[in-house]
Amino acid sequence: MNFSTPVFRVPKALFRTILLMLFVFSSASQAAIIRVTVENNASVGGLSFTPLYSAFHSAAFDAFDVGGTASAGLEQLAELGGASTLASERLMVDPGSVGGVVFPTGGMRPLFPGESGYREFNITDTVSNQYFTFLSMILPSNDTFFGRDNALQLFDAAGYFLGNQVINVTGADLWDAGTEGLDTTAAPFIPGNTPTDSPADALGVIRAAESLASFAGITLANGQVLDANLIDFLSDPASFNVATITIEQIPEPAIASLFLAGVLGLGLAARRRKVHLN
Ligand SMILES: [Ca+2]
Ligand SMILES: [Ca+2]
Ligand SMILES: [Ca+2]
Repeated sequence: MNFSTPVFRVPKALFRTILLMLFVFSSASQAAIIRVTVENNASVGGLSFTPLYSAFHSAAFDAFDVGGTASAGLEQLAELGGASTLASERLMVDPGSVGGVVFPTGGMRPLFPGESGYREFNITDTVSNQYFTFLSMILPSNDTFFGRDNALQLFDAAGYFLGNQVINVTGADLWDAGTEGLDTTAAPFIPGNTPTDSPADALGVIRAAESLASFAGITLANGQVLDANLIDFLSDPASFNVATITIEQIPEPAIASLFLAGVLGLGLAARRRKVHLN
């Protein structure tokens, strides 16, 4: 019997293609496309909220601390729903971070009761941007917003996604920004109102949200009348269902096409070799 086996030689072109594919897949772990879906869980007559501000960032950025004072960016978000100042503040301390707002499927406006929407974010550096922050202004209110004091970790230190997450936003996630006192005539989302930056908030610090009961019975910008029974988030905050936010990683088309290119490269290399040998 002949035990000698032919030595298998990897053609150079094939070897280069394999190296390229290994490189593509190793660097792919540093990037991710994340879909953020947000749903307003209120019934008709309940609270609306502004497009969900979403940010993927490092530990350098912290949008707020309960007990502290709001930045100009958080004040703008909590009083008017705008995110431009907050985005500038974030980019100042964390230039590589990624952010944007998630609108409802219905258009570029607040999420009314029952509405949902989603947006995909391309996180090109998941090692740097391990954390996720979400914020939104409650409508109607003067300076009430929802969010988490501590950002959620989505990626580990090596940049690997820790898995899909479902965040249940409850009454316990509602905060008063401490930047404007209660005045139903100064709040946005109410036809006829001109939102103003007054009266001043007596306490001036970020704290658990206060009752919005004085807004009950008012006809809102979405045509619905705010129902007193649907806005009591203080009796049992943890059971008061505000929103559901879903964080999912979705397959990257770029990686799929690079993989396809790699496979085609293998095929071409094999064909070229065959042609050469023939
Ligand atoms: Ca904080
Ligand atoms: Ca203010
Ligand atoms: Ca306030």
